[in-house]
Amino acid sequence: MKKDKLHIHWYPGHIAKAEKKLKEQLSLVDAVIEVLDARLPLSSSYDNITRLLGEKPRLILLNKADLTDKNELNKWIKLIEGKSGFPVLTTDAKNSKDLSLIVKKAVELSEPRIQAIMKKGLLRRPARVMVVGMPNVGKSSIINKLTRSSKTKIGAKAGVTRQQQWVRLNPQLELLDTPGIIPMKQEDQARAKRLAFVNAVSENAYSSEIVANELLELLNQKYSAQVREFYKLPDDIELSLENIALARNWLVSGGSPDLERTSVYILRDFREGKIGKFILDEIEE
Ligand SMILES: Nc1nc2c(ncn2[C@@H]2O[C@H](COP(=O)(O)OP(=O)(O)O)[C@@H](O)[C@H]2O)c(=O)[nH]1
Ligand SMILES: [Mg+2]
Repeated sequence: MKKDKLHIHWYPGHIAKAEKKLKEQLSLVDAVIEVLDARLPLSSSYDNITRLLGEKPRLILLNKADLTDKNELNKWIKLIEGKSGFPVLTTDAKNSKDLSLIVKKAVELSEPRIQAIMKKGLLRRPARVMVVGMPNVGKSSIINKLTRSSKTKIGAKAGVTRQQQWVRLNPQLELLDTPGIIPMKQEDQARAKRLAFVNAVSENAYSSEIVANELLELLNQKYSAQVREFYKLPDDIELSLENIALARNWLVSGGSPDLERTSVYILRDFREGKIGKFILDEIEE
């Protein structure tokens, strides 16, 4: 397929296959940990998670909380808890030393099903919990932190985890790492772009320039001062790729702005949290 410069495209066939594999594991697991990107509490969540996961008890993690504004995130926690009826924790799988609350909650949520199994006369077994979420939200990182190991492979782009993998944490808990799944539907391009901002979409699916432009536009609405400060752009100069390139001296030979390089840098700076701590979804949505 030709790379369309203006739109973000992915292959529904791959997603259908990944969804099928998830569903195959459902009967084995007692509960699900749904990992969201805290910068996109809404856009990184599944519209119809029941269709994907049935009625399994669920623990919701807002990961990468270190890249967001804590006060704003607290509002989201309440909202998501209220709407889903499930517990919500914020996590930072990169820097936290102690994520044991996750273990406690996952075991708690699994207990009813284990009790049911024991009532049938079977022996107690470890809770089995599947970790799901969109690509790059930090599923494998969380599992590694919990096991204090590098049992699962992690990386700063979509598609690092290619296969499902069971990891035993302790005698109480086993976790299933899964490849991230993006929404099948891509008509909602505003959302597709938000997912691209946080690297949940493969970089082959879009042009950096278009996506960086959109990111600047969105940041400009809410966090303009921080972006200007980071790129040393005065208030009387329009916030644009071009002006950032000029301010930073990112030029091609001949002296005109290097928009491709500037786009890549802006996306990288945002993803690493260098520009500031942001939440890109709106609570009203
Ligand atoms: N800043 C920050 N980065 C994180 C956090 N969790 C994961 N990452 C990074 O995000 C990238 C994707 O992580 P990975 O665990 O592979 O995500 P997965 O695709 O959901 O399994 C990696 O570069 C991680 O180091 C977090 O809480 N904070
Ligand atoms: Mg992974």
